Amino acid sequence: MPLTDPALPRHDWTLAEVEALYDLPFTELVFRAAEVHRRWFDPSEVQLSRLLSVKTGGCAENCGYCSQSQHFETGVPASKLMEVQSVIAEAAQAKAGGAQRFCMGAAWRDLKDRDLPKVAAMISGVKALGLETCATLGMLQPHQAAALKEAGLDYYNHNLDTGPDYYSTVVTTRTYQDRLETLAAVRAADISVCCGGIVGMGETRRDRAGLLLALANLPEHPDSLPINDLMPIKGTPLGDSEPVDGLEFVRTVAVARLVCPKGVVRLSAGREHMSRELQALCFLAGANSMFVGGKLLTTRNPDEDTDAKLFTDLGLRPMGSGAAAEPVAAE
Ligand code: SAM
Ligand code: DTB
Ligand code: SF4
Repeated sequence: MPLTDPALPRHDWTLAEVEALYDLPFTELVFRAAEVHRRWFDPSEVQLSRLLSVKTGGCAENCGYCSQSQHFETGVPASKLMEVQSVIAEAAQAKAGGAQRFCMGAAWRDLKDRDLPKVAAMISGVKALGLETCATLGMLQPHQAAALKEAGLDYYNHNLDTGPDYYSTVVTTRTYQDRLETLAAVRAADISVCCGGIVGMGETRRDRAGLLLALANLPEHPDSLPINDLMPIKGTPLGDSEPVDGLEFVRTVAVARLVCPKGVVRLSAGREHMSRELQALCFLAGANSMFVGGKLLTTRNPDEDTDAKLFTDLGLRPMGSGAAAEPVAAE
């Protein structure tokens, strides 16, 4: 390990270093991550995002985890791109429910220019409500990224999903390099990058370290780093995957915090099947963002009441809410 300050961002990580972090005793790893977390963030604050699938199903890609690929029989029907006003109405509800950022997802391999005006109108409309905007629409060309920025897009989500060596086991219709090129186009358009991956797809710890290494050695670290626990989808090649051990998931969150110290690490898909205690460990290990509302794109997320109680019991509050930290009252 280098003798430099561990809270300072680096871009020259090696796989051996990332694996060595994973291999630390659990409590030591979580302690180090919690220390780094406190250097850049208030650990009681959690950023809240709400997802909406604005175009569901029928996707040309064959991502082995996804309910929306046309290659698998998952029972998710394909639908057309939503109307702009319906999206804005959903965003207004999300805001009323406490969301700070509204993320619009489309089951597309890539954005088509013909859909750009409608998507741009969605982004502008959501932005006008005072919400941060995020979109995840598949691969982007540089001119499309520039147009989305112009419309008011704050974040673009495009995940590397897993380590480069495991990638082709999960998806064959695109390459890791394709993903990196879209990320570069997003950065070049001055849109904040949301990029992370999925744990629990049958990958090894080395593959998980490979994902975090790829994220850490990007020219700039992702601003937002989602760690998804696989939501197994019947009918997909990964529908019967063995769930990853909870402590290994927490280790992944902690290592993400250590290799991208200033990134907002999102405890993403999979909270629905996590205990409150496991989620608490993730927040201790440096997670400081999550999706709210009862639905992700096509799968379940904890409902608002459940999360409100979790926040009260853990003494957490929405990021930037300005409220002072209050001690949690004992019952
Ligand atoms: N089509 C676009 C794309 O692939 O970039 C955007 C939508 S896609 C559903 C966004 C991300 O959601 C994927 O990259 C993956 O990381 C995550 N995801 C999709 N299905 C998932 C599942 N069943 N469990 C966990 N994460 C999932
Ligand atoms: C991300 O990393 N996770 C979100 C968001 N980016 C788009 C998606 C999770 C999807 C979970 C499966 C589903 O609901 O279909
Ligand atoms: Fe399509 Fe995205 Fe699902 Fe892959 S993850 S099949 S690109 S919607």
